[in-house]
Amino acid sequence: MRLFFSDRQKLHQTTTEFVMGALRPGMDSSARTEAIADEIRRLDIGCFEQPNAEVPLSILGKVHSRGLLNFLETLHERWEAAYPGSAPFPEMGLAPGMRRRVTNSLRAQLVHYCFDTCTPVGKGTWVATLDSASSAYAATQAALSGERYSFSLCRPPGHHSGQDFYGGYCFLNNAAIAAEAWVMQTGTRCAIIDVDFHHGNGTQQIFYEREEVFYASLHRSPGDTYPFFSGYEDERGAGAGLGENLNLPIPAEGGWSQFEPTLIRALESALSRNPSALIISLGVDTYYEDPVGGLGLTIEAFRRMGALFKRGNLPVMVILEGGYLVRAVGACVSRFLLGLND
Ligand code: SP5
Ligand code: ZN
Repeated sequence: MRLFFSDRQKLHQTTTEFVMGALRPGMDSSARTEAIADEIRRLDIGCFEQPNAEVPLSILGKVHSRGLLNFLETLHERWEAAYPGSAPFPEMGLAPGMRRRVTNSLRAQLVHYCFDTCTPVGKGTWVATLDSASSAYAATQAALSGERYSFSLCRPPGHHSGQDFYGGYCFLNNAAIAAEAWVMQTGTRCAIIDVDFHHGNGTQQIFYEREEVFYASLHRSPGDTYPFFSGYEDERGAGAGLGENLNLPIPAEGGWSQFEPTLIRALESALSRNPSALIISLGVDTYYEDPVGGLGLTIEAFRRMGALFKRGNLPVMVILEGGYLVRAVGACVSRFLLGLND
């Protein structure tokens, strides 16, 4: 199993997020990825490699708009120059009748591109984001060279970011980048299975009308959970992608006994499309004590979950998404990888 993680990813410092009228410490801290890396080293699962190539612009530009890429690259510098000492959070949402467009105002551009107030941007954010995407791209290159399994310790995460928007602690969609690279470089299909507690609204949106990438997501029902406005069962894809999007919301904290049959359903659906690789959006915020999520899963459940992805005999690229209980994330992720690699 090959493991990818870049030193520069820690340059993304999440100072604060703004929730329910209060500024709180950002939940996506670099302590998460340090804890995961430490536990993987302690268990001797493997050595982390720095990604040896930057994700090519040809792939970034297929997944995201030039507008979003340029905005993210320049946001910190432009915001600091215009509003020193404040933080770039959108100040409104778009209501029906308003036209979603890019105006000359930086504050309005932020409303256009960013959909929540949980996703802080600082000095090192863009460099860290590019390297996180490069860690995902390295997984595709490893799979192309015949490696069966890989793990990309991506932070910032990616699955809430779409073609032309960001949010949910995510900037560039790492799993989508790995999938796009696979499709472009092999000319074959792949499937993304997203087991994060939250619906991956960005990944869904990027591939919604495309047939080459099947997307299945298990997540807490969005009716009462972030991101609220996507992740419902009747979102099945459109156009050429009709039938290639599968949402499996989980209504309650049913634990592994509820998660397992749902995951088997997602996996069987994915395999029925004859993909040549699987990409896993691995969020461990389904762990029962997670401070943001929590779906009743224990550490043992993650080992069983990893083992399920051996079905299909395909290359599997594991991409990190969420998981916020710093003292448990290392155990959750490493058990998943041990289950996969057994
Ligand atoms: C990648 C990822 O997992 N992003 C998740 C972003 C969720 N942000 C929502 C923050 C709201 C926190 N509410 C805490 C509820 C405690 N039960
Ligand atoms: Zn999540």
